[in-house]
Amino acid sequence: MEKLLFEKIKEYQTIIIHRHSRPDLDALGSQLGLAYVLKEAYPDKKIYVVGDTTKKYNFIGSMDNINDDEYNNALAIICDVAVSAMVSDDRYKLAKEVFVIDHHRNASDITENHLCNTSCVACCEYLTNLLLENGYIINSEAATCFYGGLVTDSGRFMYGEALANTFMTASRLVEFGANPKYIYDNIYVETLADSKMKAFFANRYEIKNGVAYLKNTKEIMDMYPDKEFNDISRGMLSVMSGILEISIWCNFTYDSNKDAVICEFRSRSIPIVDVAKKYGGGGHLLACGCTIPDFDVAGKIIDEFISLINKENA
Ligand SMILES: [Mn+2]
Repeated sequence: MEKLLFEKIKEYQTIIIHRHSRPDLDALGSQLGLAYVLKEAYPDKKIYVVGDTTKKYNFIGSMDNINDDEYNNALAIICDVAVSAMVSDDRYKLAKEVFVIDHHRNASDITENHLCNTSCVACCEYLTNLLLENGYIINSEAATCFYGGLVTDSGRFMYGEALANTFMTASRLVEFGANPKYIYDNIYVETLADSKMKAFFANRYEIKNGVAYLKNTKEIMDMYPDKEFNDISRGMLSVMSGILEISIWCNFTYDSNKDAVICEFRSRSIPIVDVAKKYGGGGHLLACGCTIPDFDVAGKIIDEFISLINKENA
């Protein structure tokens, strides 16, 4: 499949790179990094990146606005996602051929051309290795993009099945000119308003038997009209993490687009993914989520987590 991908990359004159919607830095980093590498390798080809953007990560690069007819005879490559519902800009369906490059434990409903390496903590790690093994040059712009995905998807080099490989990849990226300081300056500095918002949520969460939880109702969400959904759903998890008395923490956030409650769960050491799966979601052992109809179900989930902690302490 790898060989086929690079044959197709050589063959096509137009290559359009997609990734998942509501992008994180791994999605954007893999998409933009791949584009930088291909632009350098093939200056005569048309290489585009498309999709929704998020203010938080604008520093890493911008998207192209392209017409539908660019997809005629184009190759589409989708990074960091294998599920059609999560791809940003579904015009990839207009492309002549589609490839998926991912690291999540999902089958793909998009294409059989599905390259996946779940031992990589980030899609950026997988792509770095794929490109190097196939003789491509990773320039400094691409290296910085890939480094960004590596840092964030690994939880600042904390998680991952093959951490030694992750460090090795990071080392090579720095060798190729990645600028870690540029990434850190952008991901660690926050505005005063954001800092105050965190303080607000930090004062709101409740704790029951080692489980911390936030219930972000419509009224709460309406207090922050300028914020994107993930700024709260994922962004506010951190106010509950790294606290001795909290073993498992949950963020329940009302999504008015879906009229449902999006749940994010994190655990310091007790595996929790089976609870997420029970409610129709999934993810990683210690970091996972699901979607539930309303906040009543949240109470049941909290009770399940409490019993997991009780079992652990028994
Ligand atoms: Mn990823």
